[in-house]
Amino acid sequence: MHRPMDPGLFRRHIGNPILSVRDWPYKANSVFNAAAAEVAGQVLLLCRVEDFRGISHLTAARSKDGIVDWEIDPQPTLVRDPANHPEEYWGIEDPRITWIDELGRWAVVYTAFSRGGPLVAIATTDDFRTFKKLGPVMPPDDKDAALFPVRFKGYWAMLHRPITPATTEAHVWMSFSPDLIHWGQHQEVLQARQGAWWDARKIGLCTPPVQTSEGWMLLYHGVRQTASGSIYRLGLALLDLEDPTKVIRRSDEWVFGPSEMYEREGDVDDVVFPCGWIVRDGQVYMYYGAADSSLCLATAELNTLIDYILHCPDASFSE
Ligand code: BMA
Repeated sequence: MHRPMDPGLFRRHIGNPILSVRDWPYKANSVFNAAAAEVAGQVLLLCRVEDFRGISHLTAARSKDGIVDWEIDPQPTLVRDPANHPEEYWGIEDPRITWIDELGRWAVVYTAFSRGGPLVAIATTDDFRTFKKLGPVMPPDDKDAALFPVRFKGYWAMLHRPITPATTEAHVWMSFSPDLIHWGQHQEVLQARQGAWWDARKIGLCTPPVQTSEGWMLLYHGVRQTASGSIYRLGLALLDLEDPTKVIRRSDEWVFGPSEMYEREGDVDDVVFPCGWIVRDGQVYMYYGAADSSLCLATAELNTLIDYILHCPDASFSE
């Protein structure tokens, strides 16, 4: 069955999926949920790869145009290290990459799957070949985290998604740190809506925030629970440039959702899950996991996204 298209802001690449286990140089169950960055003139994807035990690691793939001719590391690039990092006991998942100019390094924020549940961990690198793991920075259950590239009033800022134990609801929070390791000033920034909404009760950050002239552009997922499972769809929000704890705009409607077969059927049906996007010549390249099974690309004009979000309701929120 085919679902109606979303508002048409993003165009799916005709060659989707752009990467899958069929392209992989070693045995794997699935390739999905990749972080993205432009490194030395190439597009680098740090892909989540799940093995046949169900444990995930991360592997780098590089391409000049970010679409075809991927050079994939022949071996896993970043793997769990439970001896030194017990928080990675069941693997590492869903990375998000931010270039930190002040450090001259990339920060990779990822989900470490500990015996106590998923939590947020950070590693840094300057070449995506060797990494320095900073360890866990948030206790479980917490995931879907990304750093801002700059400090605010002297503090690093991170968006993340703790589960509220009393209600099992999930909202996007922001926390601040002087050193990327110790985090505080925790506050809720973007709330899941309630009731019938597409983003009721459970939302989470997708890609790292992108700085635009109008504010920080956020892409987030909303999870709709249905009688036959969950549907993961995407919405946009805009945060204040100076004070990113302030949400200026938020899309009422989802801007992207599963409609193609490769998004509708897989290890987990009806999932689109971007962890990375890059902006090249005004074009946004959004890389997303499809149905927890393959990796896809959709593109949009950055100006179109900005125009769209500026015409969305102000974020003093409608139900
Ligand atoms: C989320 C994350 C993602 C996954 C999605 C759909 O909670 O675990 O890694 O793609 O569920 O299964």
